[in-house]
Amino acid sequence: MMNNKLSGWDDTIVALATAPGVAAIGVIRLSGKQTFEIVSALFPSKKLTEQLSHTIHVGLLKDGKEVIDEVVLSLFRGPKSYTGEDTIEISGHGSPFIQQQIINACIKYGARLAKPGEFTQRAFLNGKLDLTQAESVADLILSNTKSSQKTALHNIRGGFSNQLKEIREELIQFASLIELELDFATEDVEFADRTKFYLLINKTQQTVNELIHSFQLGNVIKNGVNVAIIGKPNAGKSTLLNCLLNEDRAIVSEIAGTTRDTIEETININGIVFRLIDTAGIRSHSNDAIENIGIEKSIEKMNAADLVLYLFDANTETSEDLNNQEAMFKDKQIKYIPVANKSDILILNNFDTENEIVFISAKNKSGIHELKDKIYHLSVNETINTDNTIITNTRHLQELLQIKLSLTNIKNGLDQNIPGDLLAIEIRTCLFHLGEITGEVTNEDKLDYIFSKFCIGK
Ligand SMILES: Nc1nc2c(ncn2[C@@H]2O[C@H](COP(=O)(O)OP(=O)(O)OP(=O)(O)O)[C@@H](O)[C@H]2O)c(=O)[nH]1
Ligand SMILES: [Mg+2]
Repeated sequence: MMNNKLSGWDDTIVALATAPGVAAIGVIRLSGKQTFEIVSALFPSKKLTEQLSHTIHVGLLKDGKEVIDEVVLSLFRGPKSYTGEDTIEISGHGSPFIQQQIINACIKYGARLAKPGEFTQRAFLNGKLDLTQAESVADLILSNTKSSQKTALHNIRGGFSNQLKEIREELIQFASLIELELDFATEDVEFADRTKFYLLINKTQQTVNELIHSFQLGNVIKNGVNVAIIGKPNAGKSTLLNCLLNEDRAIVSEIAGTTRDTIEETININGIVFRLIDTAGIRSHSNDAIENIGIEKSIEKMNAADLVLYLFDANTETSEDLNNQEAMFKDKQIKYIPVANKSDILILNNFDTENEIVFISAKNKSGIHELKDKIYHLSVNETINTDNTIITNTRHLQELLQIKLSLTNIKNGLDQNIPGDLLAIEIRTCLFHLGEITGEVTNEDKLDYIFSKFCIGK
């Protein structure tokens, strides 16, 4: 078990668990040793310390003679609670003024205000969750699509941790056998079967590589995809944005140089969030200072985007223009889709078929389905199966890359028949990084950093 210093868990914490603002109800949560005492002091109608866990109680919450609110209390005695400690949830009326009074009263009787993520941090320190599960709690709260919700839930239920646990246990077994050999160094024995170990490392490498690979998709699921609409003035970029959003969001006009500032809006395609960025049309000669700033911004957005829609007027763009543009995207390693607009008035199509152009009419909303399909498939290049573990956390990715490196070292070591003590060190390094992910090995600063990204009350 972790030491006291890590959690400082002799104290009792309190925070508003529901969103701040006016609502039907607001829930205030307390966790820690004195939870029952503190709430008892405010709830004279029943002796809470004598009540069973997992029961609810209605009554007046009072500070001395002063009634604060009529509330419902939900009692959870540790370890059967979210944090593993004694916990009470006070459901009061949803007025921020009342909530503040309740929190102040709890503080007056001995609680202290919780830091962001501190309830979940305690759950982790009390062994209710491992670190990956705790981090998934934050992901679940922030999830805004079906796929991000499912990925987070899979990991909260321990999908990722179980996979890591399995690897860890197998490696520990080998590490101990190899370390045992060292005790018999003079007798030249081999307890750890090297062939079996080699197979295990192969299998582990495969799992680790799959997890690393899943990050690309995980990142898309968690953070969405930035799609910049880039093109010359009047190509129809703002018309396309409006068409994809199904609303008149951006100003459209026949005057070249209408859009000055970038406009960002999100759409959801098959459960993935795409942030569409309409930009100022790019041209080389403009005497308008503001338009020039806009153009600079367009180029910035183009460079930073995950995907660029290069939109052009199919009636005026020459093949040469298009080829030059494509060469530039390729040169800069920018992922792009050439999109030919205004196909409703196109008379002759003389573009090279190799370009894989999507022909649309933003004005008449034709070809949009095909375009959305292409946007999706270029960003999500595999089927999302949320039953598999999908890594969404950069911290996990960094550790997995270390594990990958360490597995390669172990394999090279086996190939070169290195002595057992060196092999054991390499296995321990690998175990260290595995432990860093699940939180078996970690330090106070790192924990504080991870949990500080949570919201208060969770
Ligand atoms: N015929 C036809 N006209 C279109 C189509 N899409 C856009 N337009 C027209 O083209 C003109 C320019 O459209 P915008 O959407 O403002 O073009 P833009 O690329 O945003 O232009 P800037 O903001 O100036 O860079 C408008 O008059 C639109 O009505 C289309 O699919 N077909
Ligand atoms: Mg525009």
